[in-house]
Amino acid sequence: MNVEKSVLLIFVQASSGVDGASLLDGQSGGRGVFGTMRDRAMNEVIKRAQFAIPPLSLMILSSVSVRGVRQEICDLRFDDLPLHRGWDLAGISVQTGAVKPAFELAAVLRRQGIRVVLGGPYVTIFPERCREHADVLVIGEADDVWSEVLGDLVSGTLKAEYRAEAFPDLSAERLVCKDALRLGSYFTTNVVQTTRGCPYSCDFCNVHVMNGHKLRHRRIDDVVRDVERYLKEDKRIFFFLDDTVNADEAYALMLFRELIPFRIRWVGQATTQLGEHPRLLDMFAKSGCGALLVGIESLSDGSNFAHRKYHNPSARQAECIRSIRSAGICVYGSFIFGLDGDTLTMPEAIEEFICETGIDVPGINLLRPIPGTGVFDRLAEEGRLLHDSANHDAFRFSWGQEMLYRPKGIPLEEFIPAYTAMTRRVFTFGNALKRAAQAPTLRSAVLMFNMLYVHMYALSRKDLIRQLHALSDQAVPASPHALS
Ligand code: B12
Ligand code: SF4
Repeated sequence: MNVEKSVLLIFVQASSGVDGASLLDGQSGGRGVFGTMRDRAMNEVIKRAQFAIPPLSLMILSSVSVRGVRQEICDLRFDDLPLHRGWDLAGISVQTGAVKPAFELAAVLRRQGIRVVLGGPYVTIFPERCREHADVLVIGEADDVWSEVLGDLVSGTLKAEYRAEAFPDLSAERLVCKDALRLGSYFTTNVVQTTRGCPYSCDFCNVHVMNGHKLRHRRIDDVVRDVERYLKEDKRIFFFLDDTVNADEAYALMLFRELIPFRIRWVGQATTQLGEHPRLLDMFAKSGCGALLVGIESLSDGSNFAHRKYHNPSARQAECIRSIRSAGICVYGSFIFGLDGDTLTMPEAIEEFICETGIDVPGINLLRPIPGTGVFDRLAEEGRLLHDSANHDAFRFSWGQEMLYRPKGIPLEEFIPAYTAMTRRVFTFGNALKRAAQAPTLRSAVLMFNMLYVHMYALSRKDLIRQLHALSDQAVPASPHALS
C-alpha cells in the first residue's frame, strides 16, 4: 500500500513590524497582565488593518501536484503550528526580517524528527548561512524545482540541495490554486503576479538580485483565467504583486483591457512615470484600479541617483501623482528619509509635498539596509552600519524603527529628532480623517491605513527615542553611581 506523504508549508511571522505590536515595541516579555492584554488587543486591530494577504510563494508550491503528496499551508500570522499531526516534510519561507524565527522554528521541527526544507529570498541570497538549519535547501525561484523535491520525497531520495539553474519561464502555464489556504484569515486571497524581475537597479532593493533584470511575463490568457477562477471563490479585491505593474506598458495595456469585463477592484505597485502615460492610466482606472503604491523615495535627484534610482526625476513627480489621483486612483506614496544626499531640509519638503499632491497614504520609511543589497555592502565598507555586518540577527529590518546606519553628513542626534518630529506632524488622527475624506476612492481603506500608521509611527518613535537616549548615554562617561 502506498502511504501518502504530507508536507506542511509555513509562512513565519516577522520578528518586528506590522506583524506584531508587542514585538515592534521591542519588549515582548515581562509586560504584566495589562500590557499583555493591550498588546493582544492591538495585535488584533493590526491584523485587521494590515490588509494581510496570503504568501503567493507557498500558494505556488502547494499547487504543484505530485502523486502521493498532500500539501498544506500554515501561516503563523494566524494559525497555530499543527504539530499534533505527523509531517514528512516542513517547508519554511525565509525572508529577511523573519530569519531568526524561521531558524528557531526549523530547530523545533527537526527536534521533533520532521525534515525541514528552507527556501525563499534569504535562502537564495545567503544559502551558506542557512545550510546548518535545514535538511534540504532550495535556492532560487522554486516553481519548477519543487516537483523534483516532492518526487524525491516520495521515492526516499531527498537531496541536501536543489538549485534553480535558470529563472523559470513564466509563460508556461502553472495553475495556482487556493486549496491549501484558509480563505477567511485574509483581507483577500486574490493575489496575482503577472511579471517577475525588474529592469531597474535601486541599491536598497534586492528584487533585481533575486529575480534578475529581465522582465519575465506570464501569458495574458493565463492571468485572465486566474482572475476568472479566483473570482468564483473570492469576490474581494485583487492584489497585483508585481514590483512595477506598469513596467511594460504594451503588455499592461493588453492585460488590463482584457480584465475590464470582470469588473474587479484591484491595487498594485507602479512607478510615478505612470502619470505621464494617459492611455495606460485610463486603462488602469477602467479595469478597476483603486490604489497604487509608488516609490518616490527622495524628493532630491541627487539622493535618488546616489542609490541608483534614476527613473523618477523629482521635477515631474508631483505632476505625475496629481494625474494618477485625477484618474480616480489613490496613491500610497512611499518615501525614504536618510538617503545619501538628503539634508535636514528634507522633512519639511516631504510634508509640503504630501499636502500639495494630496497623497492619500504617506509612508515615510527609514532606509533598511537589507543584507545582499548594494547599499548594505557600501554602508558596511564605509563603517556606517550600527551593527556588525556579519550578524544579520542584530538588525530589525521592518520599516519605521530604530536607525540601523549613520546617515551621510547628518549626525544621528540631529537626524532622529528631525524624523520623529516629522512623523509626529504627518501621522495624526486629524490628517487621517482629512486624507480619507479627500481620497478619490476606497475611503474606508485609506482611513484604516492612516489610522494604523498613527499607531505604528508612534511605536517607531518610541524605539527611536530609546535609541537616542542610549546614544547620549554612550557619549557621557558613566558616573560611579551608574555603575553601582
Ligand atoms: C507581497 C510582499 C509582502 C507581503 C506578503 C509576504 C510574502 N512574502 O508573501 C507582506 C506585506 C506581508 C510583506 C512583508 C514583508 N516583506 Co515583503 N514583499 C512582498 C513582495 C512585493 C511580493 C512577494 C511575492 O509574492 N513574490 C512572488 C513570489 C512568487 O516570489 P517569492 O516570494 O520570492 O517566492 C519564490 C522563491 O523565493 C521561492 N520560495 C519562497 N518561499 C519558499 C519556501 C520554500 C519552502 C521553498 C522551497 C521555496 C520558496 O519559491 C517561490 C516561487 O518561485 C516582495 C517583492 C518580490 N518581488 O518578491 C517583497 C519582499 C519579499 N518583501 C521584503 C521584505 C523586506 C518584507 C518585510 C521584512 C517588511 C518590510 N519591508 O518591512 C516583511 C517580512 C514579512 C515576513 N513575515 O517575512 C523583501 C525581502 C528581501 C529579502 N531578501 O528577504 C522583498 C523582496 C521586497 C524588496 N524590495 O526587497 N511582503
Ligand atoms: S525598488 Fe522597485 S524599481 Fe527599484 S529595483 Fe526594486 S523593484 Fe525595481
